[in-house]
Amino acid sequence: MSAPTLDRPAAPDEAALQAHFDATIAADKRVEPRDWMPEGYRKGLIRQIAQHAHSEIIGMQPEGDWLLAAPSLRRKAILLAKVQDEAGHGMYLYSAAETLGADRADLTDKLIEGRHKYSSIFNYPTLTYADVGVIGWLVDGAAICNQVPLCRSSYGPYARAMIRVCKEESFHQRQGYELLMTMMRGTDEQRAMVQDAVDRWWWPSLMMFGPPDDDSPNSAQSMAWGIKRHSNDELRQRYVDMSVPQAEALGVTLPDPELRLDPSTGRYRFGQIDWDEFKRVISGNGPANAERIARRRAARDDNAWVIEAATAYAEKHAS
Ligand code: BYC
Repeated sequence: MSAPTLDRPAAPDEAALQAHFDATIAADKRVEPRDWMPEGYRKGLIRQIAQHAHSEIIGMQPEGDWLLAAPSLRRKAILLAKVQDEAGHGMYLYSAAETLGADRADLTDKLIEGRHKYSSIFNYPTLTYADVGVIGWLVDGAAICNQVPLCRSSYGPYARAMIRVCKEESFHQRQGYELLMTMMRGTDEQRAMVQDAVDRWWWPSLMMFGPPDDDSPNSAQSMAWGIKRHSNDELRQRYVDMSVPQAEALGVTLPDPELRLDPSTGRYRFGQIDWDEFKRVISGNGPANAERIARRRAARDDNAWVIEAATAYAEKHAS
């Protein structure tokens, strides 16, 4: 402890702070923004939360592409609400990152300069309206599977943001599944569109859970700190087990000849994921990476005047 003075109580030293942090994690309690935390914990959280926020914002693009071409007013209203929800998720998450000392504009710059990652899944194009349904079913389904455990993440603001995000993701998944059910009750051509979309999105959905556990540099520390609650492979398996019966009910085939129930475990075995493709996509060379970033950059540049005006207004009122 450092020496107390008349007007300054003794500050606990680093070892005491670390011990308090360790006890908080061990007791499964929440770490809050004003609490002391190790620098690695803070940095790891900013890394994951920023990537998550960027994914939500970039994730608006593939579905947003269909807003003007939605087949009915009802579908347009549903899609508009969903895309708007994703913007909200991005905002909660950027706010959570700000509680750790990150600067929102700096995070956006890092995304645009290719120094921050975002989910691989949003680097694939949406070719037909069935893709909107499949994104709702498979992509939001994977998001729920991955994010429900994050509601128990050790960092308070992140965990609390996840509660609302997950509720909204459940609506997103249902709207996707309902859209696909409607198409499957339609014409042969519509059923073929759904199957084609499932064929293109199934494998990239499995990649959303990240690299295999033995090739995941962040998992061990992140799980020890209670940021992540389950490993990448554990959640991926849970997702496959959940999706197979849903595919059967829908009447589509998942594009994996090796997919089969293992009677000894009651879980589904599945084929080899193309990890080379995953690496290409997360290093910026997927089918739509350049387009996604170019559009995000244009949005930042075209709307800079709004931020300038709002800042000037806030400064005027503050003075
Ligand atoms: N895509 O050590 P690992 C949504 C990176 S939004 C790109 O296993 P970690 C939605 C990883 O970041 C969905 N990069 O990492 C939105 C790390 O890179 P760095 C987004 C990936 O963090 C709109 C490196 O690979 N969800 O659902 O322990 C519309 C090594 O990986 C990916 C979240 O962000 C990937 N798929 O585990 C609809 C959830 N996977 O930083 C839907 C929160 C890995 O070392 N995030 N990388 O350079 C997480 O749960 C974890 O961060 C991950 C990865 C499971 C994704």
